[in-house]
Amino acid sequence: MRIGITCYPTYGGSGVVATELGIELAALGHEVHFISYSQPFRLTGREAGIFYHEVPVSNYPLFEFPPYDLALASRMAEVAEYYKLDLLHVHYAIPHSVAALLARQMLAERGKRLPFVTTLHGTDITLVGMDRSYLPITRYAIDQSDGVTSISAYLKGVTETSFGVKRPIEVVHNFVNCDVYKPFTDAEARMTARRRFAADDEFLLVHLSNFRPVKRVTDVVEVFAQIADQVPAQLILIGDGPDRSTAEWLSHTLEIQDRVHFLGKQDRVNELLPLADLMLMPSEMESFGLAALEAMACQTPAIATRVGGVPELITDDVDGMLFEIRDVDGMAAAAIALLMDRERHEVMRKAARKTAQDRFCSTKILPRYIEFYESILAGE
Ligand code: GMT
Repeated sequence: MRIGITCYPTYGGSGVVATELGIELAALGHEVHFISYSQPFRLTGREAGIFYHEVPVSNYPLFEFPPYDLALASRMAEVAEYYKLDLLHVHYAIPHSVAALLARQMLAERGKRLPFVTTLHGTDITLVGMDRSYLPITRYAIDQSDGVTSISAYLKGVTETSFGVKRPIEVVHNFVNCDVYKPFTDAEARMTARRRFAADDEFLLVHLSNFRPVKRVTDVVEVFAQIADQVPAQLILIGDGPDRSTAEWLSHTLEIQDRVHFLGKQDRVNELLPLADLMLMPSEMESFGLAALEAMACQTPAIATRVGGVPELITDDVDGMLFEIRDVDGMAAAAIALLMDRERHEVMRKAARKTAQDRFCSTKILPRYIEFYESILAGE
């Protein structure tokens, strides 16, 4: 197949899923065309079978708000025609599904077909889509999509009940490549790599996000402060975003700044996640929690919140632990108890990897997307 993919190319779960999907599809021999305003951050530009088409956005002084959506729709239609795309797959409804709808209509005028699939990722529905100014057009574009997938049963439910969409929604969970996200096989090599952040007798905790308020990064720092008060530990924070400076300020206020390492945005998180003993993901909302899945595949279980689609990924006390939002004390106490119990920690580490492998490995999820594309193309 020749597939066009549009996503937010910056640091965020939907862009990661879209990019990893493109990489996996290309590895299976499909031709993938990314259409966006910049190259998705996990692409190197050297992958065989993957092409990137930048969307130029004109900056004419009259435009206080440059019309990216229109430029995107034009580029989608052009790329689809020039490269004979079979379908478009847009990630994050706003504004991508509206742009895809316009592109489909533009080509239909000329007797050409361009079905499109919309994948809902979370904040496109739970935050942005429920804003009154976006709701009607988001609902319309979802209903007009040739196929709709959501990354969790939770998100499907929210979309159906709060948006009242009529189009059936297929749940296709987030996935991870378990050959790329994997634990170290050599314990000595892991210890050597880990010494960059922690001494051999210290625990290492990790957080990975875009530091938006929904991630509650200050809870990460507070949980860690309690852990570090009881056991020797270090924390690495991967990513960047609006709440980073508040988190930095808090780590100084709590006088743990020497144990907290802000690494900023990192390309190869698969090299960092297996170094950690535990992940902290105390989010206010996660429609799925891709960061926790990536950590689990690396044998790093997560202490997370029981929100959104997270319980579809983590089974409490088996392959991770779940708490109520803001339960800083509960998360800290559980982390300390787990870290002190080597045997239980080891069992949980293995269970986390097993969950990732058995249920969310790209080898299991990719065929679902491909079958979905095929059913849409066959239904035309
Ligand atoms: O979490 C974010 O702020 C980024 C957001 C996105 O759309 O880029 O992530 C969402 O999509 C991810 C991939 O499908 C999910 O794993 C995240 O749980 C989801 N985030 C939220 O629902 C807050």
